[in-house]
Amino acid sequence: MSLKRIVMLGTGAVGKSAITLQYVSHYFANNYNPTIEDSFRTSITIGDDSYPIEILDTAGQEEFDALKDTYIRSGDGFAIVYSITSLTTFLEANEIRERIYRVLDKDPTQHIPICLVGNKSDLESERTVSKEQAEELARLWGISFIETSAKKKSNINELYQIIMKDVIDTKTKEDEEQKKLKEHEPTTKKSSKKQRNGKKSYKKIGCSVM
Ligand SMILES: Nc1nc2c(ncn2[C@@H]2O[C@H](COP(=O)(O)OP(=O)(O)OP(=O)(O)O)[C@@H](O)[C@H]2O)c(=O)[nH]1
Ligand SMILES: [Mg+2]
Repeated sequence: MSLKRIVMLGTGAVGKSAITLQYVSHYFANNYNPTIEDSFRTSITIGDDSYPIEILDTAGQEEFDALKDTYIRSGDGFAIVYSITSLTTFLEANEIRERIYRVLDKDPTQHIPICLVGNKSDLESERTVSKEQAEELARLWGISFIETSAKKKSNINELYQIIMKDVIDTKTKEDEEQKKLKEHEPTTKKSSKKQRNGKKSYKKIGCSVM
């Protein structure tokens, strides 16, 4: 399978870079350096197979917004990250999800591999977003949900596993649909040939098809 891109989206300071760095480089940075744009190549193992992936870490702060649509357009899977200690960052998830659909020009009924991610789960005493309300929202949107802690390295590998499995499943389904569509093509050609051999003239059928 070709290189798959996972795009990290979410408001500033929710922990997109911390999650990415914990996954790619196995360390946690306590200090906050707002990201402009970053990308990291690595691989992920699912079952017996290893897949090359690129993680695109986007800017949460609005002044660095320019490249975000380009990153979204190139993405195969998406993490919408909020902090469990900030209701505002959770409420912004909807806008981000709508932006993904708009940029990819997808119909709301179409599935896009997105995972809603409640980060900073180690800060339980500061929690303002309950697990239940996030689960409910993810169910409503038909996407997956996980709580993570970049600091404690909790559910970090699991997060990328969830997204990548969704990417693979979605791609398999799309390929099957394409195959089905192709299987119908010769039938259509056959029937038009039959029509041409029939009593009606070629020209007349040509007009009616048009
Ligand atoms: N306690 C705790 N702090 C975290 C966690 N993840 C990130 N942080 C801290 O939150 C702050 C922001 O983290 P970043 O990873 O830089 O946030 P970001 O979403 O990449 O921010 P932008 O690049 O501006 O969009 C930093 O001080 C991190 O140390 C976590 O799981 N637990
Ligand atoms: Mg960052």
